[in-house]
Amino acid sequence: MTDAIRPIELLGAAIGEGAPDRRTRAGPASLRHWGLGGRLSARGRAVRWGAVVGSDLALMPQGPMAVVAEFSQRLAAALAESIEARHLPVVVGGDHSCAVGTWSGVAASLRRDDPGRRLGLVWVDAHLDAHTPETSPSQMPHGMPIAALLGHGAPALTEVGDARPKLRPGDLVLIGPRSWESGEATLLERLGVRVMTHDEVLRRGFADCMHEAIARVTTDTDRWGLSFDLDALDPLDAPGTGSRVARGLRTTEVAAALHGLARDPRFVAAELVEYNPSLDQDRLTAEAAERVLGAMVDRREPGAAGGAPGAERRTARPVAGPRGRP
Ligand SMILES: [Mn+2]
Repeated sequence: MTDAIRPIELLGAAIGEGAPDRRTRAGPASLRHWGLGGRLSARGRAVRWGAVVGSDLALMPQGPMAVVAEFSQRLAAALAESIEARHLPVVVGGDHSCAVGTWSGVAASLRRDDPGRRLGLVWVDAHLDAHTPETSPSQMPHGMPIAALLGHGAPALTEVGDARPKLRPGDLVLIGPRSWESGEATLLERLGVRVMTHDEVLRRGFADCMHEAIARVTTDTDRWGLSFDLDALDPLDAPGTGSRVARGLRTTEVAAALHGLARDPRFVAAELVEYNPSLDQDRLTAEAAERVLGAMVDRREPGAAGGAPGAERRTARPVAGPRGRP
């Protein structure tokens, strides 16, 4: 299979119940109405919207974990179906709890023919998202997907698809964290997961970190993907996110480093999450989302990279912060 024949299938992950601010549930519909699909199609690939998987609000009386668990099963099925149809699935969230469904579905698809096949994952985020119910002060599932994918935490999240861990610690790299609690940091340290904090990115540059991350997640794995939380970006560039944290990565530097990575035939899926349209300012965050995703899936040579007109000159009004996420 060559990369040229993989059209992008945008899959909506309409869920907000995994987070304290549930308004990211409207993220996929908002980006769709804004015209994300048409804008991405300028990057040299066919683009279509596939399923929009929505959380079942009738489950809320049972708590957020029940909502996320049931949602994850359906999102995982949508991912496996998309990959088997030879699409390049791009999940648009939604709070980051959707990552459990996204990458469980990708792992299921990979393992269908050979249970030994391995998934590599680069995770760009302001947070570690590696809590378990034992360490999480808030108990919110969007702070738990990394732990769950590594096989730690609530069975409702770790056993989506099957009971095996979906990732090995050495096949995962986090880039950009700048807000975390000790319990989740301890778990990742114990497991030996490579975490490039925001301070490390400031020292080395995002491109250098990304280069190392890709080298790691493509070593001894069969396919790899990228999960991008918009809160990794500076709120000046992306004010409309679920859990805003002061400072952060700048969109221009990130987009340049991500350019064309989906041309790698081993690149299996991407995910962009935590778009909160209620907190966006003049669609600045929607433009940032398009620039990040567009860079990833761009099939043109780097010199042809466009991006949203004027996006590099626009920044948000100053926002209150830091607002860490317990
Ligand atoms: Mn996250």
